[in-house]
Amino acid sequence: MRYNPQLIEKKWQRIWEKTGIYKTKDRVKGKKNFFCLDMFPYPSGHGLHVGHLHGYVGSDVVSRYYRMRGFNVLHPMGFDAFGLPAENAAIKFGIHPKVWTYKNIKDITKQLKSLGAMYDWKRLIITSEPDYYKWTQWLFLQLYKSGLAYRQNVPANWCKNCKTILANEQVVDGKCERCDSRVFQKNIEQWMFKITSYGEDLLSGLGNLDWPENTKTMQRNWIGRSEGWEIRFKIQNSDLKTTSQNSKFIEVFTTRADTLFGATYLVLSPEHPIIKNLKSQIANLKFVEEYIEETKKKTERERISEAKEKTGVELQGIKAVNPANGREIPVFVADYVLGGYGKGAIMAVPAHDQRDSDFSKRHNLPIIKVIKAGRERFSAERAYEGEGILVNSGEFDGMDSIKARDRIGKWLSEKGLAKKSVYYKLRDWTISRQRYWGAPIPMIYCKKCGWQTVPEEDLPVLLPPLKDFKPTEDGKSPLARVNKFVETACPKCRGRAKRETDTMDTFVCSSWYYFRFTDPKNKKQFASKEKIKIWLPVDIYIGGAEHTVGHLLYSRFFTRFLKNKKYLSFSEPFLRLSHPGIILGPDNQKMSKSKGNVITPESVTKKYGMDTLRVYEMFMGPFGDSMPWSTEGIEGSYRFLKKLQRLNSKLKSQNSKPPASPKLQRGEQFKSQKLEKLLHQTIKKVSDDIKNFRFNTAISALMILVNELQKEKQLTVNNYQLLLKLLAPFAPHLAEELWLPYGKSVHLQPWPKYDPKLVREKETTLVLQVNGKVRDKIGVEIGISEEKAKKLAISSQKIRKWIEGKKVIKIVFVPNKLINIVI
Ligand code: ANZ
Ligand code: ZN
Repeated sequence: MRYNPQLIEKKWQRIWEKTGIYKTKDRVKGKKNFFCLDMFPYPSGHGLHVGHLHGYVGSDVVSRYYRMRGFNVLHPMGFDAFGLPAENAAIKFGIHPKVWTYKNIKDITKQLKSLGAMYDWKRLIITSEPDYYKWTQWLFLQLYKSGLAYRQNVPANWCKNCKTILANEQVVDGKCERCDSRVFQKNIEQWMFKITSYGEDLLSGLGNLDWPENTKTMQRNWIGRSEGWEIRFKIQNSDLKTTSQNSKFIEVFTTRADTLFGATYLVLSPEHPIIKNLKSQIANLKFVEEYIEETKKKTERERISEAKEKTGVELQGIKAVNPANGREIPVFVADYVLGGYGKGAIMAVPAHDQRDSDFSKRHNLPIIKVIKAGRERFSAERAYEGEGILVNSGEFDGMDSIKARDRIGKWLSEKGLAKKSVYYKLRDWTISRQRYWGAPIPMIYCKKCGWQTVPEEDLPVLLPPLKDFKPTEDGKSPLARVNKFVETACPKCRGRAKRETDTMDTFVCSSWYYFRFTDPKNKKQFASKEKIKIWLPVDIYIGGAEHTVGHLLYSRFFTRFLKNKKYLSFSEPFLRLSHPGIILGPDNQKMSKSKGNVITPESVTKKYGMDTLRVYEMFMGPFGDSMPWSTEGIEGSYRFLKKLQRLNSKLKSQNSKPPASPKLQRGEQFKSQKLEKLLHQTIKKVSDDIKNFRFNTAISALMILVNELQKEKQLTVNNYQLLLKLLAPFAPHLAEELWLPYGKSVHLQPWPKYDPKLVREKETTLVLQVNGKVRDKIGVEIGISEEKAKKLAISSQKIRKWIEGKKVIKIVFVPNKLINIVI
């Protein structure tokens, strides 16, 4: 029989669906639960290409493996369906976002089903469905009631030309994606989540996670914990009666208190409130105000860019005093200092901070070197930012800089001029979107009573149908135009009130969905405590590294919050994480429609079938690497599966009957010792490799095994069945088809076990040394005892020559490797 994937794949997908073999029960007697989760897809208009499938095939292999190993595996699928692209496409093509989204969901579902994955489709989640976003809104309310959701004036991207707020994704190189004009920062009131209150905890929790190191480092840097000192600089002549207490000092945050003697000026951020208080004393006020106005055009990223010109203006008439040496120093306002970090002001040390150095050169400011480098060389161009010995620092001269940080800090704190403090780079999360296609924020504003929560029993606040969904000129959500939606009664005084018209960032929807998978139909709760306990935390999470400081951090935040509220008892949602690599086009470029290098699964499966595509996706290279698509590679995987089919023919022609027990009976069934060993080694290798996401080497082991089995004169049914089981996670359709004569589904079979004794390579080479010099090498059995090894060593001819007549002081034994005789 020829290998005909088109015939068998559709057939088995139908049968699996009908028999429901992938439906997951919450509990199965005697089995442990295991949750293997994919980052669920965004229903984009282009459908999935082979790159998207990479992760989905990987997670399916893992899920199938654990299932055969006897776990009760949950492997669900859903759609992250709200979001900006739907709206953009809608605006571009004039299709309603909902219509567009649900059409894409339909198309992608079809693609995903053709994958033959063991998804439990009964647990499908779509975040734009009211019975889902009801709980997104519920989560918002819980956060609000706990003081973790609040409103604040924050800068947003504003395009003057389009007269609209833009999402960060729509700002490209500081310009509006649509009209290419410059984007400005405009302050508007937005809803925020106080993720910063979990900053320390999010940081310390990282240590225990089995995540890629790189990903953890990125989260660490994003949270950005900095320990340092807040130091007070007195403002000269500001003890006038008219000056209030808080404009007598400028406070700065520094991580390098050791450089205090080198602080030759201060810099305030343009947002610093003290500037207003000092107005009457600033001689060049008009100039300063103009500068401040100008900085509003820049985004934060532009302001802190290394390459950027360090502009700024001195506050003339204002001087501060360096508390270390009593020197009078000037005060500047400059946009490289940010209002939202630390104290919004810095002490500038041009000798040891590059930004300050750039600035000081531009403005001709004095540079005092206070740290002398050890062995590292100074460069005339750059500031020396490293550690060293203090100079020009009074009584602290000669002290090590690391030690000096604390000493100088304490010295000042005794005078009430400093205090130790910690700051984080992490900012609170702005979740308001002035957009139609999202979950409405469940808040009501009453002129009399202020902000009121929508009562929980009134959830969900339904997204009203809306014909004209385009963003408006005033930067308000399109929902603001729907009077029926906006006008409502105040939950408190029953008077006339207005609904919030912003919708939530889609990351709110997508950062709690794994809870819902455990209990997707629950009408009373986002998920019951019991179901959460049964299934979570997620055992293995597979998805893109691009979500490292967004989704993956938000999810950890929500989980901590829900734990605090006693809905669950763990802090980390994802115990293990793996990022699939990016699959590039055959031209080694990122796949994109405009480049015409997109490979769709359909174009591959039409000729080769899905199993070949699956095997190739897993075989093409290490799972986490980015690599180009290769047509030849596909051919190789196809040939491999065809070979398997031929083994079946071989077996049939041998006319052997299936044995009573498919169990491996070692010794009898195997003609060749060598083959038996290879079989057991392959079982071990494939098992270990799947566990460690080394799918490519698992497949090459299978390929070797298939070649060997093909060479055998007599292929036994046992060996053949064993092979099919190992193949099942990778090529589930073919494995199932070939298993047909042996009864119930191959996917319900137990994973084969190996005999550890057979797996071991039996021999190893023991290196024999005398006083550390190699004198002989002997072959011994693996695991040889120390006593036996010593005996063998001493009786070696070559060794005897060296030790005869000498006194042996000791014999060092390194198991399976080495004996060293010290004389
Ligand atoms: C003096 C100094 C001397 C500094 C020196 C560095 C090196 P982290 O927390 O690691 O990013 N800084 C403080 N607040 C700032 C703000 N609002 N905008 C811009 N820069 C700010 O670094 C903390 C350092 O960043 C602080 O230590 C301060 O410069 C600067 F040789 O103070 B340092
Ligand atoms: Zn009211």
